[in-house]
Amino acid sequence: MSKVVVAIPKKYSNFMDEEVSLVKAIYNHSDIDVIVVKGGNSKTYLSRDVVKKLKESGARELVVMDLLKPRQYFNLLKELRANVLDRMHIILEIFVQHAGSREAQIQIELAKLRYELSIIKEAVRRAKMGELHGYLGGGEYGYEKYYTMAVRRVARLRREIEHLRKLREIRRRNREKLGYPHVAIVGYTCAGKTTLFNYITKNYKPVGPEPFTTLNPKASSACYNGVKLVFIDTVGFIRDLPPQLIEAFYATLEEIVYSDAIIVTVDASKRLSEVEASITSTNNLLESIGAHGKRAVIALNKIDLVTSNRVNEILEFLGSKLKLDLNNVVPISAAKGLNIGRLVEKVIEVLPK
Ligand SMILES: Nc1nc2c(ncn2[C@@H]2O[C@H](COP(=O)(O)OP(=O)(O)OP(=O)(O)O)[C@@H](O)[C@H]2O)c(=O)[nH]1
Ligand SMILES: [Mg+2]
Repeated sequence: MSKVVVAIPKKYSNFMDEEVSLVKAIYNHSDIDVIVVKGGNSKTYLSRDVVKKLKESGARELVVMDLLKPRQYFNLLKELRANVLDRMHIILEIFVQHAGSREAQIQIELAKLRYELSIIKEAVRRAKMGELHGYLGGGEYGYEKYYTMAVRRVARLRREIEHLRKLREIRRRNREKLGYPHVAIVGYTCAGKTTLFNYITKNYKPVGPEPFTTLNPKASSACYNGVKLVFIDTVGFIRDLPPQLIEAFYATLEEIVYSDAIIVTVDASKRLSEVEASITSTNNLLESIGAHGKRAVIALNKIDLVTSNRVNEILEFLGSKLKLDLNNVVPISAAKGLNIGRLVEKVIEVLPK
């Protein structure tokens, strides 16, 4: 068996490519073995059988694409004597790789620490029972000291983020004083939000096929038919985005809450089940940050990659299955600049008068 074994829970079996692409964003060149698992064992997440097979195979690295409870994490470590990572680790690591700005860096550090705190708590408990040698050889005391340090650091990061949030608010207020409507470009990661933002506002922000390229969203204005609008690029969403990340990135996501309308970007080159899941996750996330019910236009992007029959099939699906108003769906290609004028006109139409 190869070095890296990726266990994907059955509930994600419709999204295998995406789950594997998250792992590959971290282990670019490694040989990866994928297994589909049931999950849910309260002690080790994986069933006894799977754990036994992994032990026999001598796997050195196990990635579980689900959220492991601290107890399951430690039990797997103990059983397998291998490095164990879960979906949260992987997503955090991708965020770390793309964190260019100070704001993104501290938001990620906060999410990471909040996640680690739950693991350290379990380590303290185990050290007390004599099961674990301490952090830095300090036994129970070593872990507790680290826990206290981490709690203090979390408080400091929260203060720093609050400060950055105020700076964002001042910038936003200054923009709002000019009276131009704000339009947030939102949607699933890799749907083409930044490509669309760049095309509309004539910017050159980084775009790329790997998830979470944009972590430091920008605002920029553009004029269409004499109407000036401010467009805001945003951080991409994904299914089951860990809540610690949503909380840590709230200052950034808040830009969506204060926008006058949103463009929901959807990748038309995906399967219908993925299109549906991307719209559902986007709606869930908008709801969780208090931005649901906004005036919205759907940009069905990347139509250059599919036939016109396929575009019609997706439109039919959005209308009949998801009950969306097709008047507010515009098929576009952000990369080729197709139908962008129509999209912006639609946005202007839905804006509050
Ligand atoms: N063929 C085609 N590719 C596109 C189109 N729009 C975007 N892409 C490609 O899709 C990938 C993702 O594009 P981005 O603009 O970075 O997507 P994003 O939604 O900003 O992604 P994150 O910032 O990672 O959430 C890039 O490789 C783009 O070149 C399009 O209309 N057609
Ligand atoms: Mg982007």
